[in-house]
Amino acid sequence: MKIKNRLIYAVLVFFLVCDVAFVVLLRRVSPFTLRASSFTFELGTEVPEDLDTYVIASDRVDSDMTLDLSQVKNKVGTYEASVTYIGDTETFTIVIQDTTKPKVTLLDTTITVDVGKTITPDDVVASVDDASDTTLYFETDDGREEKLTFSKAGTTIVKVLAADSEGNESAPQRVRIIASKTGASPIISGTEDVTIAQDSDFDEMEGVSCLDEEDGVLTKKITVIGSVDTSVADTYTLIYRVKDSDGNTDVKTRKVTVQ
Ligand SMILES: [Ca+2]
Ligand SMILES: [Ca+2]
Repeated sequence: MKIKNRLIYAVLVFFLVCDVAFVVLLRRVSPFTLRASSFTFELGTEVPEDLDTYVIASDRVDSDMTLDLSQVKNKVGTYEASVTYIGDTETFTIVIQDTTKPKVTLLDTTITVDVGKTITPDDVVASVDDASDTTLYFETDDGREEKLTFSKAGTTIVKVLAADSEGNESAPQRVRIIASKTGASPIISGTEDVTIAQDSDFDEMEGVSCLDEEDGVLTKKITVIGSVDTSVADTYTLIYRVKDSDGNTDVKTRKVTVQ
């Protein structure tokens, strides 16, 4: 019986030692572990607010932990965050980055502009989708431009792209720009056919004038092709031409009969 008692005593002591060791171990080992010291998220996505994303802990510990994300802002940067469990606080960093290229939606693939007009990318772009601030550019053979002027009528292919504040760029998109003349055409008047007597004086500009809605009087801009020899009876053809500041023209043909 003595041996049996000793055995029981030894077993009890063993369990007691194990218990004490377990308690000491529990006190030394942190009740939770951070999954990483830094977590990175893309700007525009939601930063997770659940503990499981950041720590490994038992459900019992988990329910008594608090997560502090109050420093984290909705912009690119590195922020401090922390978890606390009964006075034990561990900090970690949250990095917000923007690696996403902006997305450009065009108003149309073909845009018509007035000759002489200056346009900016906003004139051809409907929207830019990005979580950061963006800048729009035209990409031309001469480099990047924030505006373009089309001084001649015709069609030009330009590329438009957006760059965000983090240096990400959208794929350039092609836009066909058709520059066309605008406004009213000038009108030459006083060029009706006429019959004059041989050897009389004839001034091809007498009674002829030109008016343009935008430019006003353009009579002095009229050029005349052809001439009339009043000494020779014949029928002559004069062509009157004029061009306004928009490049619109008027042409009149006049027959002058000398008899
Ligand atoms: Ca972006
Ligand atoms: Ca005009």
